[in-house]
Amino acid sequence: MIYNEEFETLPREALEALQLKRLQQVASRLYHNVGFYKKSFDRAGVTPESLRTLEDLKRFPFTTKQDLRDNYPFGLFAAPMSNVVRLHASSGTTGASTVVGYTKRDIDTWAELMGRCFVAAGLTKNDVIHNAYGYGLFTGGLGAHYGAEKIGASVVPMSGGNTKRQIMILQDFRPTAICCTPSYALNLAEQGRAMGVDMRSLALRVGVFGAEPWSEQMRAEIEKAMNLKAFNIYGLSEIMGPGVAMECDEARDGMHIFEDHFLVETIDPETGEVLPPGAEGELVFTTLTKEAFPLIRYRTRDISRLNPAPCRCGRTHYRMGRVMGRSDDMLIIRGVNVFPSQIEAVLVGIEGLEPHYQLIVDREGTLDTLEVQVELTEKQFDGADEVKVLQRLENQLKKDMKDYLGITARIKLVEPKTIQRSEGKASRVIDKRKL
Ligand code: DLL
Repeated sequence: MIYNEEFETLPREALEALQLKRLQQVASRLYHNVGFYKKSFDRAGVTPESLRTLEDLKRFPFTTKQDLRDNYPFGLFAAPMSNVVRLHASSGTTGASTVVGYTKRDIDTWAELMGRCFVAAGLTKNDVIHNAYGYGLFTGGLGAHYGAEKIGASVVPMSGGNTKRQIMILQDFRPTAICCTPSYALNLAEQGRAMGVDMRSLALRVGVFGAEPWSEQMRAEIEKAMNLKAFNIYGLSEIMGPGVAMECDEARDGMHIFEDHFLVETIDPETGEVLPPGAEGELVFTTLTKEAFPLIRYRTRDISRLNPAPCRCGRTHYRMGRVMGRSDDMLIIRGVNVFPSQIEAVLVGIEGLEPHYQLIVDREGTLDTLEVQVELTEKQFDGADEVKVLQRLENQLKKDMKDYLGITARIKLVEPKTIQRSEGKASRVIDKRKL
């Protein structure tokens, strides 16, 4: 199902013409209204008139997280505060938060795009959506909320945390869909089981999960635990919040980026050079319709790849692959680059281990070391008096990590329920090198 048939299936040529027109408008507005952009365009020797084709965007400077910080809190807003009706902020994993603003029209656009996401997952006004993304400065809760209302669904505004209560509501209200981070979905499933609730026989049929990297293996795990169809949704506060890209029910193979509102590029994170569609690189977004907080060529640090192939759902918008991780989360273990989500994919596949894990990175002399702490299942733990059995599991994980990822890690199997559970975004990596 498609929410906005006209715009989501625009033939490529018409889509690109629309993008160019919108790009010219936003560049001009920024150049004339935001001091930062006037300076940065001037420095690069470009003006809004330099944009004759979409290709010309390559000559424009990037905007970075640092630029947002330097202009904290409202320095990059392109609309007067009197027209701003909402503020959100992302705490980020590193450094000060960044603040984003929305006009009334921005909120309407966002609601429509989140509405498109829910419809892409097969939801309608007949669904009851349990929204366990955090409400507050985080964009997840309110973003999903407005989208759910937009399509006329009934929304249960749970927010994150209060896990036992969430389980009760899931039983009593019998929502047909749930939204939260994938790590919180696992937490919910586990707590439910501990409370003696059969999490497979709730009314849930769809899950809309995002806000953190996860793997196909994790998807299978969640689907099994909750008996639902899990979808991947992508977004970031700076660009809008959730609803920048979403998987479709027909293919569930990559997330369609709503290209009538966002122009996407992939670049080589080292050189800044634009890569052809299909190549793995850092995603860079330009917002085409935002009023309060438009951004030109914003570097996300997210590593993914674009898929320009037509999709059987009929949408013409390019798809992005799973985000492997952020370039600043990438671990370099003895020269080998690896993302936490790749380690997750390996350990979730091993019988006897739980999908609850933590990675401890440290340095011995000049060498980086990695310790993978992962929980044993209850069953495995109960029968674990035999050292041999544990040794075998440990060796298997070690071998798989070496075979699949080429990295050598220390493995520490820990008791069930000892790794901290997430209520929002999970923190998987403890980097002792920075302490
Ligand atoms: O996480 C917005 C969001 C809320 C997206 C709910 C989806 C669902 P931020 O807190 O600004 O915004 O964090 C954005 O989270 O740059 C990615 O690194 C990561 N991220 C978001 N969605 C995904 C995903 C929200 N599906 C940052 N897969 C982004 C992997 C994701 N990483």
